[in-house]
Amino acid sequence: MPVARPEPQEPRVIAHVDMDCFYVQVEQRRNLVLRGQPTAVVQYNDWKGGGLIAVSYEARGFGVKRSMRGDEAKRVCPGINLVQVPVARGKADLNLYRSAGSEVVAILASKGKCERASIDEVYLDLTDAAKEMLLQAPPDSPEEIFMEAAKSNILGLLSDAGEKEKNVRAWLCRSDADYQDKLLACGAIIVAQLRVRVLEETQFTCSAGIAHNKMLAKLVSGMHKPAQQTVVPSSSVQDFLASLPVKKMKQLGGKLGSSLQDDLGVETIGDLLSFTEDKLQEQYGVNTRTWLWKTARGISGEEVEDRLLPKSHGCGKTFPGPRALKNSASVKGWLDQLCEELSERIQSDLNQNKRIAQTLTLHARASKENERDSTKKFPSKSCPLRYGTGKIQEDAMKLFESGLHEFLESQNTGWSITSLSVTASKIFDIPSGTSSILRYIKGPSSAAPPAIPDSLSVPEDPSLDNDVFVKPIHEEQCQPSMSEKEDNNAHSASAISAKQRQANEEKRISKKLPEVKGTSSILKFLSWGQSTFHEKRKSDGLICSHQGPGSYSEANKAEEHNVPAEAGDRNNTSSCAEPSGSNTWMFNIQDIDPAVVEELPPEIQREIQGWVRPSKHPSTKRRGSTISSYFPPTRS
Ligand code: DCP
Repeated sequence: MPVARPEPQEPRVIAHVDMDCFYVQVEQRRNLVLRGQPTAVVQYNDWKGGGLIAVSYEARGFGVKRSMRGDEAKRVCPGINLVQVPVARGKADLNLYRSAGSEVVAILASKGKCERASIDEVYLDLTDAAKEMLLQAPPDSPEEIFMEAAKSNILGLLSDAGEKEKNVRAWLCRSDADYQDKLLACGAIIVAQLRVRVLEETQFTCSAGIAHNKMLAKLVSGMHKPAQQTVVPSSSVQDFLASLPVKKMKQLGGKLGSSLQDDLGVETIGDLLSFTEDKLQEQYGVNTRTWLWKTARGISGEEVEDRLLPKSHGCGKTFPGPRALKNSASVKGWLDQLCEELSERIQSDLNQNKRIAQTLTLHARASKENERDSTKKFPSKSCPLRYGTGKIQEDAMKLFESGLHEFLESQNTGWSITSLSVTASKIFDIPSGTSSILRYIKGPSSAAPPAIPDSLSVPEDPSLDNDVFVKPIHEEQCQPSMSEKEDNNAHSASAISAKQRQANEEKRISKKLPEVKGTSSILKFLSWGQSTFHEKRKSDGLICSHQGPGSYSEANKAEEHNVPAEAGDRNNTSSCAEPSGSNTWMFNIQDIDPAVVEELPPEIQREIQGWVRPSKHPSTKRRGSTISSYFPPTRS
């Protein structure tokens, strides 16, 4: 359900940048012969020439469309070059494109808050940069950049073709414009500058929308393609929305949009203006009413998130028609492949960006043998994510079995699976000072895999709801995530990682962490990371628990907000006792990689080793040198 957010009072400048025929451009860069030629990238599955997933603008000129297959594209445009998407593990391997996207993001992020929205889309908050430029009034920019900005399409600016550039130049420098439009003019110049840099440094062209909010910027970025930008002055918002078909609006492409059309006869966003708030509320409830009311007026308070990395990683594959999977062995074979890729991606994210994923989700599409048109959907299932390919494969298979059991409703019937995907989500930054946790995660298999109770099933994981990386793909799907492979694009990846890490570090400092060295955050990390295992691991032979007022609630708060628990509580105790009450975290000491222990102070190492191999003789611990003094007991 769409949620309206209050729009900030201050004027903003938001850009949405979208690469042009992205996969084709990547292929054209690595094979210059394809430059300027009608070209398309096709799926791995070469049935009827393979499904087209990206089409160059030259090919579009011949009438080639993404909905076609290679054979049809050849009929329409005999000279077309069809390039097959790279393949790994029997499916499309998108790493090349992800890395290319990272190169672009590293450039775009130089001018303001940057949110990577998909493999080839980015939102930028350019408000500060625009304000700074405006102080130079008139904006000072090289003629080359100004020329590019002068090619902008300004919504509502009427002029015939011959006069367009002259009028745009005048619009960009208007002294009588209001403050918001002056900022937008600066935004247009900044975006032009960024696009020129992207072209020079990566050889890729992109298009952009510039407006005072994300919604409008996104709506217009694809309006004039390729290699152009479009600006939405505040005065033209109403006219623009008046004729915009409802289905074009994000969130209205599905059921809500259909209901507006069928139940209220709304065809364009402008039509919504004639409905009272009461009428909208009666039909859709208060939240949706508020969102619709604001959307109809071009109001959207959604912020650009400071995120250069993906919110989730996903790997999927579809098995259409005769390729449908009909037994557990074939499902396992494919799940193993998908999990192997997922595992590599999250491991790479961990190594490069110090980020850890918390939730593993399995999605599938299925049908029963006896009812082809069953409306019952295969339920999505989730569980806490354990690092290590074998563990992910094992858990994914359990999720599948659990989902299948529910899907079949105890009927003894055949089934077939037409799509499978695994997703790692709820990704958070590991607090600094926890380098050893990386080894903990990479450590040997835990003796006790988590059970997957039904209570953990998530028909709709909210974090996946707005999974902006999913694009509909005909036969295969590997949700483009932005984890960069260490080996194939170290440069762009490190550019992003460095920025992200610096941002994280700044955030961390601004939260004024208490003066605690590395290991405390390991414990905090564990207290958070393991909290979801509480119920499931109780029976697995608990070795150690950590108790203290606040530890559980901090962990839970962190979990709710998808961030690590704040380092607020140093007054915790550590014990090897069975946990009592909910304010407890625990972990299985056998799961700890010995290498983790090596990073702790020597006295703590001795104590932990004592837990693992209890000494026959009472230890001669010095007061003040034990783990409990490192994490001093709770003071009441
Ligand atoms: N993609 C895909 N399958 C789809 C749609 C897209 O694999 N069904 C991939 C290939 C595209 C890339 O995602 O190059 C970006 O998708 P866009 O929808 O942004 O389309 P393009 O960038 O190809 O073209 P445009 O210039 O129209 O944005």
